[in-house]
Amino acid sequence: EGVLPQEYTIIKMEVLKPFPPKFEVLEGKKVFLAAATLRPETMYGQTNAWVLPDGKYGAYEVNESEVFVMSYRAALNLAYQNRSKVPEKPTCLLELTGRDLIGLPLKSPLSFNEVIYALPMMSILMDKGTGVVTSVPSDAPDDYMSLKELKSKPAYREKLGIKDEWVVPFEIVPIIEVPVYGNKCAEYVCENELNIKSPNDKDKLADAKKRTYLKGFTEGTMIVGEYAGKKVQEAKPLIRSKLLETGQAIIYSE
Ligand code: A2H
Repeated sequence: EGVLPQEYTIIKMEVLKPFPPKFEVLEGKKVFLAAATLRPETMYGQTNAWVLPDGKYGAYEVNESEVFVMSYRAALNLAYQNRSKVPEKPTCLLELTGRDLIGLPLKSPLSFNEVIYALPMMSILMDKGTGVVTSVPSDAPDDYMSLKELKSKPAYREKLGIKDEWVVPFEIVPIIEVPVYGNKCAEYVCENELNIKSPNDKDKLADAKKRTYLKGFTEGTMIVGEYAGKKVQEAKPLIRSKLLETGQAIIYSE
C-alpha cells in the first residue's frame, strides 16, 4: 500500500434484464456491477467482468433509481467521498456472493463486445477496489491468464457451472499498440517474456503487470476509439473525463 491514495475509476457495468429470480427485490431499478479500474482508456477491449466466487457483495442503493453491486467496504468508502454523490448511509437491498453474479449478462461503457458476462477469478482481493474487476485481456496480464484458463479448460468451466457461450466466443481485442510488445501486450509478456503457465503464478504475474503497465502507459498508442492515434498518456484523461461526464463512471479513491 502506497502513501498516496489510489485514484480509481468505477465503471458502471449494467446488468441486463431479465434479472435472475434472486434479484427480484431489484426489479425496476438500474443495477450495475461497479468495477474499479486504473486503466479507463482500455474499456474498448472488455471481454467479461471478474468476481470472487466466495466473495461477499451487496446490492447498494446509491440514488432513487440506481443500484451498485460491490463490497460493503467499497460502499462505505464511496459514501464518505463527496464527489461520488452516494448518500452517507448506503442501503443494502440484497446480500450476494460472487457465485450469484457469475453468468450475469452486462453492458459495459465503450466495450466493443456489446454483451459480456461475469466470470470467476480466484485472485480477486475483496479489500481492494470494489471486488469487481473489468477484464481487458489485451492489456492486463491477470485478465489474460484467467481468461485463457477458462477458455482452454472445458472441464473446469463445467465444474464451475460456466456456460460455453459466456467464455468461448470472446477473443482478445487489440486496442493499444506498444513498441516491441505489439497490440496484445499482456499475451506477449506472459507468453514470450515470462512464460507464465497459470493465473496462480503470483510472482511472475506481478512482474508482468509492472512491465505492461509501465510500457503501455509511457509508450502506448491508442489504435481504436475516438482518440485513435493519440498516446495513451494523452487519451487516458480525455476518455476518463468523458466517462465521468456522461454518467457511465464515477471517481473512487482509497
Ligand atoms: B486494472 P492496484 Cl487493462 N482484486 O483494470 C484484484 N485486482 C483488482 C481489484 C481487486 N479487488 N480491483 C481492481 N483490480 C485490478 C484494467 C487493467 C488493470 C489493465 C491493465 C492493468 C491493470 C482491466 N482489468 O491493473 O493494485 C484492476 O485491473 C494493473 C495495475 O490498485 C485495476 O486496474 O494497482 C488494478 O487491478 C488496480 O491495481
